[in-house]
Amino acid sequence: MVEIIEGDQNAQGLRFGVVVSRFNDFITSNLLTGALDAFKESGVADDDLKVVRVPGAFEVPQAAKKLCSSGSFDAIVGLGCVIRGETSHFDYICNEASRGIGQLGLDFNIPVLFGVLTTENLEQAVARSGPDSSNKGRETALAAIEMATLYKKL
Ligand code: INI
Repeated sequence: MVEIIEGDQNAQGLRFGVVVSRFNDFITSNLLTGALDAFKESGVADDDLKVVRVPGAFEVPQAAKKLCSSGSFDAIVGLGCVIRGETSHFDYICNEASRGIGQLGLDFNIPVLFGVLTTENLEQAVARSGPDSSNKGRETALAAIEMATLYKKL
């Protein structure tokens, strides 16, 4: 019989770090709320959650690397919001945030999740940070729980 291994949503006893950018705070604060609600609903204790604030999405991988190095977490979530402007700045920030977060997940032995909104306009960012299941922070936290519980089984 083929063995199928997958994670679940029982996060009791697991420890999570969240790195959230302050840029576009009116969006990222809602992503953070969505993520923390999802963690708590899944059984994570307040003492097992740490939130780190950074200036912008560009800095998310940098602080996430420090958390990865600490060895104190079962998974790390990076949250941010980059809204396309008139310049190529958008592409540089998005590329670095996604590349950096992805690389950490490969370099460290814990999952590192990408919860950075990269949108064309404010409307799209608002639609993905509301108080429902489409909240990207919530979605990313649930993915972090699934991956952290999966890693326990691998
Ligand atoms: N940072 C963001 O998180 N979102 C943005 O939309 C954004 N824009 O538009 O410039 C942004 N810039 C700041 C950047 O992330 C760094 O903090 C800054 O370049 C210093 O390194």
